[in-house]
Amino acid sequence: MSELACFAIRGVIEGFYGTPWTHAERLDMIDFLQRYEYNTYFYSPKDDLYVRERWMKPHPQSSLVQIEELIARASKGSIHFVYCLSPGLSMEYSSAEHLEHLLKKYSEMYQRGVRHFGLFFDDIPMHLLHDADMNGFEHLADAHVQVTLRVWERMNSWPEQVKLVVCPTQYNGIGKEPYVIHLGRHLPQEIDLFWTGRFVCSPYLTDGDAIRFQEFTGHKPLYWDNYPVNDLAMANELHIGPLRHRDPDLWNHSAGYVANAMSRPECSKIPLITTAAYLRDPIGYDPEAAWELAVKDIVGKEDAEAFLSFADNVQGSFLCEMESPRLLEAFLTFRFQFLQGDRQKAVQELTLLFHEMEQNAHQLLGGMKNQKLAQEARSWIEKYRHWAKVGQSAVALIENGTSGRIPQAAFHLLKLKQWLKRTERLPEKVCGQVMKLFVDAVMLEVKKTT
Ligand code: 14T
Repeated sequence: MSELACFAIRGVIEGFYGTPWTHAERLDMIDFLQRYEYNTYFYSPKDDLYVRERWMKPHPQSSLVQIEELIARASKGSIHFVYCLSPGLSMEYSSAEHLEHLLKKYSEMYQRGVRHFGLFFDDIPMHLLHDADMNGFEHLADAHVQVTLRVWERMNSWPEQVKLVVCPTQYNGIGKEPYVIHLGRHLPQEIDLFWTGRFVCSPYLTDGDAIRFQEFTGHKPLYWDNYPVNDLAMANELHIGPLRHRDPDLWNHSAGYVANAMSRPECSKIPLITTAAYLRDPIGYDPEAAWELAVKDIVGKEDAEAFLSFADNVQGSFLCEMESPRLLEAFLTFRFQFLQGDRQKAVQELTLLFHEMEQNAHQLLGGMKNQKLAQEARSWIEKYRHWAKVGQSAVALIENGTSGRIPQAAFHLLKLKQWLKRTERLPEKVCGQVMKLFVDAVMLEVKKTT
C-alpha cells in the first residue's frame, strides 16, 4: 500500500529570514535533495534583495552566473528548480509597468531553462496600500488574483509548459478565510497554493484540515511546512529533531509537501532526512527510528552516539514539547533511589552521566568528523557542556550537603552558582527547563537537611 503513497511535490524551500545559504551550500543541498529522493528546490531566501525587496531590478551578473549553475545542477539531478519572486513589499498591482518588470524577471529565468516559478505574497499587510490599487481592486485578494492571472496568461504564451505556485498573504488557518477562498476560487486548478496549516508553525498537519482546505478553496493545499526553519523568534532553538505529527494520508489530500529549512544547511539535513523518510513511506514513518538513521548518516559512525546524547537535549520545538527526555528520566530515577536510601548508587550514576555529558561535548567540539555540522551547532554544544558542569556541581553539592560535610557543600554551592550564572547567560535553548528543575530540587533538598 505504501508504494502508492507518494507526494507529487517533495521539496525544500530556502525561505527563511537571515543569512542565505552560500552558493557552495546550495549546490551541496541540491545533491543532497537528489540523494534523498526529493524532487524540488524553491529559491526564495528572504534576504536575497533581488527576489524580494529589489524584485524589479535585474540580478547582478555574479549572482546570475551562480543561479545558472544552480539551474544546471538541479536539472542534472532531476530536481525542479523553482524561481520565486516576492513583489508584495512595493508592487502596485494595477501598474502595467510593474507587471512588465515582474514578467521580465521571470522570463530571464525561463530563457535560462527554468520551468517552475513561484509568486509569493507572504508577510505583507492584508490590505491594499497604493491609491491606484484601492481604486482598481475590490480588495487584496482581488489584486492578487488579477496579477496572478496576468502572469499565468503570459507564461502560457511561452513555448514550453511551465508551473506556477502562489504563496497567499493569508497562508495559515483553516482555509475558510475570505481572502484565501477568493484566491482559490478565482485561480485555475493548475496553480498550486502554499499553505502552512492551522498556524505559521503548525504542531499538527492533518488529513481533515487538508480536505477542508480543498472544500473551501477548490485547491489541494501545497504544504509549506515551517520546520525545521528556526528564524526570527525561534533563533535560539536548533531544530535537529525529527519531523512529527504529519498525518499519513496527507499525500492524498495535498498537492505536495515543502519543508522550509534553517539558515544552517548542514544541521537542516538531519530533520530533512527524517522528512524524506516520511515522504517515502508516511504510513510506516517512525520519527525516533528515522532520527537515529538520519544522525548516523550525517554525523558518521564515530560521533553518532555522542551527537545523539547531545541532540536529545535540543529537540524541544513547536513540534515536540518533550525536552531532554533521557535526562529527565535519569533525574526521576535519581530521586527515587535517593529517597529509597540508596544514596551512593544514585550519586554515582548521576556523576557518571554528567561526566559523560562533558566528554561528549568535548568530542563534538574537539574533533568531529563532520566539521561543518560541528561549526553550525557549536554554540548549542557549548551550552550543553556548560550544563554538564552545572550538573557535576549540583551532584557534588547534594552528596556533601546531605551527609553533613558543610564546608565541602559550601564550596560546591559556590561552584554551582558560578556555572549556573555562566550557563544561563547563553541564549541557546538546550535542555529546556529540565536542568533548572533538577538544580532547584537539589537546592531545596540541601536546604532541608542543613
Ligand atoms: F510564506 C509562508 F508560508 C511563510 O511561512 N512565511 C514566513 C517564512 O519565510 C518564515 O521563515 C516562517 C518562519 O518564521 O514564517 C513566515 O514568516 C513570518 C511569520 C510570522 F508569523 C514572519 C513574521 C511573522 F510574524
